[in-house]
Amino acid sequence: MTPDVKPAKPFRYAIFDLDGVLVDTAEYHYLAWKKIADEIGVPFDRKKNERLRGVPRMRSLEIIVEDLPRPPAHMEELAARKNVRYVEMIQQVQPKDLLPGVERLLKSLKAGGIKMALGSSSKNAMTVLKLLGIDGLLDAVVDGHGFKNAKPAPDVFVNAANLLGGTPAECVVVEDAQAGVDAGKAAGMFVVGVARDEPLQGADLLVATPAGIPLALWGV
Ligand code: B16
Ligand code: MG
Repeated sequence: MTPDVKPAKPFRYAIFDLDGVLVDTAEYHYLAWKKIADEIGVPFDRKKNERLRGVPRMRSLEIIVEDLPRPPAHMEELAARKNVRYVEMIQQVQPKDLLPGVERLLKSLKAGGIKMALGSSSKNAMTVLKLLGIDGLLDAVVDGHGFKNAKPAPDVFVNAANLLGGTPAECVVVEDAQAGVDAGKAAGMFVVGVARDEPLQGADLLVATPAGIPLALWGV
């Protein structure tokens, strides 16, 4: 589907991932994990960090230590320490950190009467939304506390649609991670992939940044 898409029936809801779609907090996740990896002597670089997009905290740590003969005994403590550092770093997030096109997109959808939700794996999502100044624009938030099975399971987006009061066929999901695209498709939703260097498989529409997301999807 091309960016000048005009669906036969406009979608009524939008569900946004956070990291990589509304703001680039992946760098802070990387720096916080890098410190832990250095401390325990595990190689970790930005390329490996790409595999952590959309992946919950403990699973991220499992990926980081996957090449060790056996995982460290104190996994929970390492994850907790990473989070303390991440939370310190995200305090510097500001409205100007919204990715290109996000503010205009959210405001246009709001003005057009489209209900919007967040669907993020992060347990820190609410803090980031408030620092970005967009918490008031969203009608529902499903964060890392709000689902049983993580992406690529559909739970996060199904829960968001339920909170919005919409059916899956009425929802557009915007995602930057393969696990998130898979979750959106598993939920039966139209998925816009915000692609970076590596291609996203299975998205209904690919854009380079949120600025490329056509408002015509919602008839706005
Ligand atoms: P936290 P998203 C995800 O956010 C990040 O992409 C991923 O790197 C991170 O590990 C995960 O949140 C959990 O974050 O440790 O703050 O709970 O892309 O789903 O918005
Ligand atoms: Mg993401």
